[in-house]
Amino acid sequence: MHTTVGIVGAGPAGLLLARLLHNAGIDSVVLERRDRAYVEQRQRAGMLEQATADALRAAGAGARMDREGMPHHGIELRFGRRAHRIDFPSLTGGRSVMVYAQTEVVKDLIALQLAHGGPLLFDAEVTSVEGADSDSPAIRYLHEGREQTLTCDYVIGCDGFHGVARHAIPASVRTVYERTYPYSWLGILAEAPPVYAELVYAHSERGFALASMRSATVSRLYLQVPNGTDPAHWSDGRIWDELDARFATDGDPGWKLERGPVTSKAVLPMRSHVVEPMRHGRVFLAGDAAHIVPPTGAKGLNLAAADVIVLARALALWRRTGSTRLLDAYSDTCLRRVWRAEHFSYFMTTTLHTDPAQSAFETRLQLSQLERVAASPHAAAELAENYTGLPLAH
Ligand code: RFL
Ligand code: PHB
Repeated sequence: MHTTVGIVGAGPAGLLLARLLHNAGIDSVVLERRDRAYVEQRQRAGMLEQATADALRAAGAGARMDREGMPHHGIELRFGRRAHRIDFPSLTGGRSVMVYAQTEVVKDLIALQLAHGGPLLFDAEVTSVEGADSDSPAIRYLHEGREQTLTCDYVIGCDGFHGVARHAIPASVRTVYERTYPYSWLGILAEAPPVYAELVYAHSERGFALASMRSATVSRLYLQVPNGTDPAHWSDGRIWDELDARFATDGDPGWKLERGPVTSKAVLPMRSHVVEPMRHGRVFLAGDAAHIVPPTGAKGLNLAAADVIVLARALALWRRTGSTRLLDAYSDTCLRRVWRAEHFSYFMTTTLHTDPAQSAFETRLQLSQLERVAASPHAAAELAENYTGLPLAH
């Protein structure tokens, strides 16, 4: 089998790319290791930058997001037992974000691809990507009990952090930049109405906490916990008590989360990771296959979308004119945005969490930085611009 663009992985990066290529009249085949139900239910991110929401609309995948998603115009920061709101539109010239779960983005894109797009194969595990330096790279995969080969003009590795496509970039030309953090997140989904109108990011003496949401009746909540924490050691009651303690402020002492049945509980490690370059020959990497951020800045899904938007434009130019100018610029173009998001995610993470080895001096620096964001429109605008996302051309 041969296709123009072979896509490894049906996460948000692979699915959005397939959609954008279909709209540009370019053939693709998507190969996904897991089954459809697994991919549609994997709990992950929930916040879309304005540019990501706009791109989904432009791709014809925004109708349900516009009906069911929740536009948000700010976030709340809590620190030193006080609350401070960051207003996005006034600080960024009108930008805002959309709270709409990654699971829903993925469901919408899968439905579109199966109805109108090229082949999307589930239970198709890619074992290797070969011939990056040749004119016709090949994807080897297992499907329906057989080993199969898909030859392509280009292969795009959208196969996440544990994928195989990045191995097509020889170790001799690949550089990895990495940082791990001395804490993790315990994340829960709860059938409980969020009592907060906007996301709440809390720095506290007890550690970081984040209140997000999936709908008017479902809350998504996170607590900083030590690495290696077993979620079984956190009873529902202990989680709710700890969340209330970390969000507590002196200005509104009666403030409490609304509690409800906890339907999912998991511990997520925190990591920063970048692979350079994001392209070798005719193999390109996009999304988590090329870079990971800790989730505090809500950038992972948005970076994945930005990569494939840049890539789809580059492939469309190549298809129309034969020019590889934008394909040749892909890695540098994306890495500029990637490193900005890496820095912002690192900043949000290290400013809001408590490192177990942190000194009292470092805690005072964190609080001073947060005070600065609360007091200075310039500092607040820097946060708001990064959070709502830089324009795609950046
Ligand atoms: P994905 O979503 O990981 O999709 C990769 C897809 O490739 C498939 N795959 C293969 N298919 C075929 N053959 C192989 N050999 C394959 N190997 C892998 C996988 O099954 C999968 O379907 O990457 P993509 O598309 O780049 O999208 C990136 C986002 O998913 C990611 O950045 C964010 O979800 C990150 N992230 C979070 N970001 C946030 O902003 N807020 C969050 O709360 C948040 N929670 C999370 C997260 C990432 C997590 N991971 C990766 C461990 C929670 C988790 C658990
Ligand atoms: C989420 O809703 O899952 C979410 C939102 C913002 C973040 C991280 C996760 O920074």
